[in-house]
Amino acid sequence: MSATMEKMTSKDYMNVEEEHGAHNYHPLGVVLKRGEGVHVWDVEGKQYYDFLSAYSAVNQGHCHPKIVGAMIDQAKRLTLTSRAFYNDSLGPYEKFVTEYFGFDKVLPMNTGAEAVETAIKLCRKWAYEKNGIAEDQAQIIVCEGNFHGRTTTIVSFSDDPVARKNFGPFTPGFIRIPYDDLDALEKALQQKNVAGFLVEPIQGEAGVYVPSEGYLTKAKELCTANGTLFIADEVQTGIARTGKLLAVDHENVKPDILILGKAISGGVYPVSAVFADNEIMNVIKPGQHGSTFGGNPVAAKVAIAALEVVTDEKLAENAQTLGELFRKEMNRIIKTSDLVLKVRGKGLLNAIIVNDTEDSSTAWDLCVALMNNGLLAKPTHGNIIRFAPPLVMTREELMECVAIIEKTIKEFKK
Ligand code: IF1
Repeated sequence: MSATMEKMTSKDYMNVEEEHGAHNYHPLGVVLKRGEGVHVWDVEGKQYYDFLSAYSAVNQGHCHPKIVGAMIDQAKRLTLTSRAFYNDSLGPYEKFVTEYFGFDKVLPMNTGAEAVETAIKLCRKWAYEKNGIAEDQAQIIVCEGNFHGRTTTIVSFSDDPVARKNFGPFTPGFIRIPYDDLDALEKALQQKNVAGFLVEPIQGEAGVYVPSEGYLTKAKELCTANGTLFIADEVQTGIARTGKLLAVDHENVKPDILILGKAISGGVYPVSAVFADNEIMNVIKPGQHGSTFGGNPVAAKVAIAALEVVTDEKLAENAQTLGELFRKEMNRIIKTSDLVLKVRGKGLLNAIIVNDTEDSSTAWDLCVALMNNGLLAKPTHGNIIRFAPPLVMTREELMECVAIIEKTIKEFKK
């Protein structure tokens, strides 16, 4: 680090990003330098509670020693072979992770969007080769308010104008229906050439929409009855975030295709994965899909360590218990203030609805006030603030965060 870099302030770092980086984000005004467990520190040394967890990628807490240790050990030995050759990490990882989630096979990728793209290709190929749908005619049902990543094909079926504007032409082959609407799903399944139904078990970016009890069960039944694949995107809801290992586990639903990302690596390294049983996964033959880094040795070792932490530290159980406490406390606070209308969520994936219009700056201003009081969170859409701390949080730490939120709401002036 050069001498000038040593003395840089937060403002200096923001300015250098402004000048040299694409403006594809609008971050909150904080520059982070260190993370450990549920805490992060800015360049001036101020400590914060992290209530976003990098959008549920850091479920195991920042810089978990077991996960970072696994990365360092492997990185010193062998980082990348490509899939042109075998290595001594991938097979053992594939065995571990397919047994961990209960599927015959895994197709390893790197980012969530790549895994979603992989699932779309797998579903289409299965439909053509195993389910009698005419080539290039497959349709995949998706939901309004979906967020599955930012590639051109994925934004092709988004209904967010900001995600789509001037990124066309778009990929065809998608039918959009309302979320949590079984009649709409049943009707759409009657259309020709429907190969799959891609759904988030809880819609994260849309504002933590938890569907009705039984929605996932019935949706899977309707898909199965129609010979359509039920594809669960658990990139954000998976890995213990909602109080179970997977959000679909709340209803004991097994997806035909499961998509994971983010916290499968504890936020230490980009790792994603697509799971399916042999009847589906075996339609992929050598040379038909892959990526340079997919399933690399470092990713393999990091993911094993990250998943062992989930089990060893009982993160799902902790998320379930602390989530119930958090929503109870937030409902108590909501009764004392007209600033917040509602809290909703499952486990430690929650959101509050701020009492103002979508286009108001109130949710953002409240997040700035929370930041000044030592807690970092960010609005998802307009007037909705997502609260998603690392799952390693203790009850005492959660209550401290509740106190910060309560104090901030009480002091807040629109
Ligand atoms: C950003 C949102 C959350 C996801 C689901 C696939 C992906 C994501 C359900 C793609 C990614 C991230 C993207 C990240 C912010 C965050 C996000 F605000 F963008 F929408 F969590 F809600 N499926 N979500 O939530 O995974 O390619 O990013 O690894 O774009 O800044 P990815």
